[in-house]
Amino acid sequence: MPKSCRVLVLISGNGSNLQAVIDSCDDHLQAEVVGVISNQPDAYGLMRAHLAEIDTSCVIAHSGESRQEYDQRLAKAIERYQPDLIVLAGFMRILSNDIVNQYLGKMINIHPSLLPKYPGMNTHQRALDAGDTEHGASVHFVIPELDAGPVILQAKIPVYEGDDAEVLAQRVHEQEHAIYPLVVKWFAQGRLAMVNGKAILDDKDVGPSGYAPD
Ligand code: NHR
Ligand code: GAR
Repeated sequence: MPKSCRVLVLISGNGSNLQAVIDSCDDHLQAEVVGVISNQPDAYGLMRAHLAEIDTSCVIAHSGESRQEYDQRLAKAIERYQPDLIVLAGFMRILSNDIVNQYLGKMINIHPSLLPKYPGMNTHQRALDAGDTEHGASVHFVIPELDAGPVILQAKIPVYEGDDAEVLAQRVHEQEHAIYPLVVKWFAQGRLAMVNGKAILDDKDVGPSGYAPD
């Protein structure tokens, strides 16, 4: 039996993607969620972790603290779990270069847009305002530049007339819960890596839109 991949999940909120990853790890056993860290003490995802008997930590920003000071405390909390993979799942704080570079190629994020469109916040409203007829979610490796790391896998959803941001968010979420566990599994199986700034699956470059974009 190959050693199980130690997965650490960082959250700020509801944690439905955390739940999808927990559930899929139970199914395939190549990966194990060894901890959940939140920057928000009241994040519902912490309750999900407790219910799944997963260790949790809160690293709450102090008022007046610099980003660097916060990230040093976060780095200490992360190290305690000795993760093989860090999964950002609705984690809403930008990470400084040191922490990203320490885990380069071992940290992934799910972002609610078809990157490179709409990095940052309010992605659903921005897709609506632009009149896009398709939208979606992207899983990417995290690099220091925000939402700019190589895309691993995307999922597309249609945008219908009369949709609002809430409807789009729900539609995107359903796809996120399918693609994020799949990417975690690929990584745990040792099939996925970041090489020279590119996402490589089974020794092949997945291309700019990730594996099987259409
Ligand atoms: N850090 C780095 N260096 N690179 C990335 O690609 C990152 C990252 C940290 C988080 C997730 C990301 C997303 O999927 C992510 C990717 C937060 C913000 C943000 O503006 C932007 C993108 C993401 C997460 N955060 C504000 C901040 O000042 C706070 C916003 C709030 O609290 O509501 O940190 O979209
Ligand atoms: C997800 O839609 C994720 O793509 C998004 O937040 C949601 C978290 O949901 N991430 C960001 O916007 C990061 N800036 P969840 O807490 O239920 O997994």
